[in-house]
Order: sequence, then C-alpha cells, then structure tokens
Amino acid sequence: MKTKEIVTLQRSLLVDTEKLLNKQVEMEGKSSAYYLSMASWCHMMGYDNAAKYLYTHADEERMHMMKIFHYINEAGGHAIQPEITDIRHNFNSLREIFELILEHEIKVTKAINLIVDHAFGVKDFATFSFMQWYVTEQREEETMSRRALELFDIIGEEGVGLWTIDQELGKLHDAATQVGE
Ligand code: OFO
Repeated sequence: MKTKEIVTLQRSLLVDTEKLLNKQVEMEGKSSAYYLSMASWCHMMGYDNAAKYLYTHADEERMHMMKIFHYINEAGGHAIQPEITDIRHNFNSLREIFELILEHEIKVTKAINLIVDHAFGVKDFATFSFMQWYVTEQREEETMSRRALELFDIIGEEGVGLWTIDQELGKLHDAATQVGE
C-alpha cells in the first residue's frame, strides 16, 4: 500500500500528459466498441468476412487501449476506465461502414499526433518514445482502411459486387493478421 507522498514522488507523468493519455484511453475504448458494433451489423447482414475483419479490429483497439492504460499507471499516473456511451448500432450500407472507419482513423491519428507533440514540448521523452508505436500503427491502419474502401470503387456494388467485396475483405484481413503474427 502506498502513502499519498510516495504516490506523488513516484509520478513521472505531468498532470496534462496524464489527462491527454486518459483521453486517448477513452478514444481507443470507443473505437473498440464502435468496430464491435459494426462487426455485429455485418455479421447480422451476412457479410461474414467484413464481420471477421471488424471483430479483429475491435480486439486490436482494445489492446491499444490497454497498452496506454498500463503505461499511465506504470508512469505513476492513474488510468481511468472510460465510460463508453452513444455507440451507433445501425448502418445504411457496407460502404458507409468503411467510410466511417477511415474518417474515424484519421481522427485517431490527429489525437495521437497531439500527444506526441505535447510530450516533445514538455520534454517527456518516455511518453514521446512510447507513442511512436502508435504513430506507426496509425499509418498502417489508415492505409488498410483506404485499401478496404477502394474495393468498393474498383469492384463496384452491383450484381455480385458486394459478395466479391466481402471476399476481398476476408483476404485483406488474413494478410493483415499474418503480418501481425
Ligand atoms: Fe486505430 O486506433 Fe488505435 O491507435
């Protein structure tokens, strides 16, 4: 058990940095819930490969959340379990889902960049270095989201188009998970 004084001594995180990191915990947790909800819609609609892609993505986002969560506590801060509300459950089309994912990932990249910029500014090089993993991860996730969205334009949605897009999403998922292994 730690006294209040020891907890203060053990802090290496500035309060502002801790706040930004906790905001990011919330964002990653929301991303996970958002993608899980999208996975469920795809599963229910019979887009099985898109669902597989999104179930995996939801798991990855939770892992992103937990990585920051542990870091905050290890650096002497206090990680806060975020409240996750207002998650959308219904979507108009498969294409809309992949448009929303790209839009969301771009927002996440901006939030990550803000933390990196802040950490550098306050000379918190431990946090700066810790966040580099997220910088690389976001570049990969944005690329992957763009590839997925391109399928809709390349293949087209008419006839067997949506079925083919779903098959291709499965291949994209398998390639990405093999790289991640
Ligand atoms: Fe794709 O958002 Fe996490 O980092």
